[in-house]
Amino acid sequence: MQLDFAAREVTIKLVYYGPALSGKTTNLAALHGRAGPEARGRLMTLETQDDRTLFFDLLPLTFRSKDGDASLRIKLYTVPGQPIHAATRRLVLQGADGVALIADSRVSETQRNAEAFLDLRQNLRDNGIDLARLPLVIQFNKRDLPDVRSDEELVRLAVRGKEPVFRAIATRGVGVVETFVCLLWLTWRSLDQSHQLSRKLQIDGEELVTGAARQLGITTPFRDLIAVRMGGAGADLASGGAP
Ligand SMILES: Nc1nc2c(ncn2[C@@H]2O[C@H](COP(=O)(O)OP(=O)(O)OP(=O)(O)O)[C@@H](O)[C@H]2O)c(=O)[nH]1
Ligand SMILES: [Mg+2]
Repeated sequence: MQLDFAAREVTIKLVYYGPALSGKTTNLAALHGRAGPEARGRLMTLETQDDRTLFFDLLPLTFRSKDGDASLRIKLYTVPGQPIHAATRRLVLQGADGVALIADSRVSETQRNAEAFLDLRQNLRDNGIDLARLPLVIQFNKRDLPDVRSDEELVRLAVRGKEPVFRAIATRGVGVVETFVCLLWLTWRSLDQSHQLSRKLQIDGEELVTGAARQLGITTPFRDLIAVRMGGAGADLASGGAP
C-alpha cells in the first residue's frame, strides 16, 4: 500500500493467483470491460501465442470518493499459473495487500487448485507475509463446464474455511465483480484497521467501495452483492460488524 496524504490518495495492490488456465486473465479482462472510462486504465497483458500469461497482467483502476477529492487507486495483477513461472509468481506477490485465488471448478483440477494454494502460502511466506493475516477471497470459476464440483461440495468447503467463496463464469462476466468487490472490501477493512485510513484520509470506506461497485456497473448495495458468497468470513462481512 502507498499513501499520499497531500493528494488524499491510497494505492493498493491486489493479486489474482491460481493454477494455470483457471481464468485469472479472463477475470481482469471482464473487469476491464465493465469499468467506466474514468475508472479504468490500460489493461496490460503479456502472453504467449496460446494465451498463457508470460509474466503478469496489470489492470490499473481508480475510484474517486463522492466529493471527488480523495481517490483509491488499485493495481490489479495476475500471476502466470504455469509451474515453470514459480519465481515470477513470488515476485508479483511482493507487496500484495489482498489476494483472490481463482480455482478451476472441474473435478479433474482439484489437485492443481490445492497445489496453487500451497504455492501461494509458500510464496507469501518467502515474502514475509502470513497467509492467515492476508485478505483472501476464493473463486471457483468455469461453473459452465461439465464435471464440475457440486454447489453442495463448495458450500461444505466454504463453511470450513474463513475465506469467502464465490462461483463464477468469467468468460460471461458472472461472479467477477462480486469476487473483486469482496476482495476490495476485505482489503480496505484490513488496511483501515492497521493504518487508520478512514480517519487519516477522511474517507468513508463503505462509500468508496459502493462507488467502486457503481463504476463497475453495479447498482445494488455492495453488501447485497457480496452476500451471494458461499460461507466464509462470517456474518460480519455482510453487516459491518453489527450482529
Ligand atoms: N468455459 C469456460 N472457460 C473459461 C472460463 N474462464 C476462462 N475460461 C477459458 O480458460 C482459458 C484460460 O483462461 P485464462 O484467463 O487465460 O487463464 P489464466 O488463469 O490467466 O492462465 P495462465 O495465464 O496460464 O495462468 C481461456 O481459453 C478462457 O477463455 C469460464 O468461466 N468458462
Ligand atoms: Mg493469465
